[in-house]
Amino acid sequence: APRVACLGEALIVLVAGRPGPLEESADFERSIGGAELNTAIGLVAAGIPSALLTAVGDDGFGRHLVARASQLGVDTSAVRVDPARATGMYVKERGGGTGAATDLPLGASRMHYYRAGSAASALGPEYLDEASVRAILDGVQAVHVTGITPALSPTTLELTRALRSAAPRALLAFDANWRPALWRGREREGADVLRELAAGSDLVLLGEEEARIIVGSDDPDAVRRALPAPRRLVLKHDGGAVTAFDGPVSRRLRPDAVTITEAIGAGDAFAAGYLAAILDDGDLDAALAGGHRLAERVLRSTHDHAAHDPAGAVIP
Ligand code: KDG
Repeated sequence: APRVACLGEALIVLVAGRPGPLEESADFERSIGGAELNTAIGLVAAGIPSALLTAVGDDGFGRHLVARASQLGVDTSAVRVDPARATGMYVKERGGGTGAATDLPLGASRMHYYRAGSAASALGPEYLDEASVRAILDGVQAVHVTGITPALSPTTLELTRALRSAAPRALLAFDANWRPALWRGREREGADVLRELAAGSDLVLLGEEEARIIVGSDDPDAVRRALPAPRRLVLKHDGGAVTAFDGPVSRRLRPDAVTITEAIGAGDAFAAGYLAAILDDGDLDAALAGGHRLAERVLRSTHDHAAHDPAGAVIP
């Protein structure tokens, strides 16, 4: 039975075959992403059985997402198939190409979303009452969600808010995942929503920029003071160091430098490694080490997750 339920939109990802502006990109590799799915994949890789709660369309992309997620060991028994809407998708433009001018440096990338009105954006709180979802939520130790899910639509916002009471005994993990493209024109509301959700969670992960947006400071002690309720708080500094709080105890760890191929998804993997260590009763040091270990694999890959076959090749 799954020990963690990850709730959020799974996305088909089309990764540009080579760096450069999209108008010059003729080839794309199909991959899978979506922050909460990435975390579910990381949790399974870390030995924690996990389930994905989402909706896909009744289309080939949706079938591929479900098949690949289950192949990677993620429980997809509660994924809703919505015959009226499409599976969400995004295109990953990669920086640093030669030729036409690009404003994106090598290693950076840009997401182009094709997800408005998708199957997952139509999910609402009633999804949590479905028998297949209840069967998972009733047994899990933790529920993981990010700030992407409440940004998708008014109903997914209500869905995210309903998680606490739908799984009252589970540890509620919240990764801020501020996505300006999803909050455009309502940034203020987005910041308030993320702060509210963070304050109601047990484990909160956020980056420096996210901390500035949500609580107005990226100073670790100021962030802790602004979010006193969550027992566990993780502040990811620019450049890779992380400050983590467990109640009054705190630690800061700077990982060994890695050469970054492409960074999208590294935060999701960090969340997976961190949460996995906590669920296995690890202390703060074990959680930080676990987070960095999984994140490093994603940093070395052009994909959003770090699922590898036994020979070490990434499974897109
Ligand atoms: O954290 C990585 C995610 O941002 C990526 O997989 C796509 O879920 C995604 C999103 O909404 O940005």
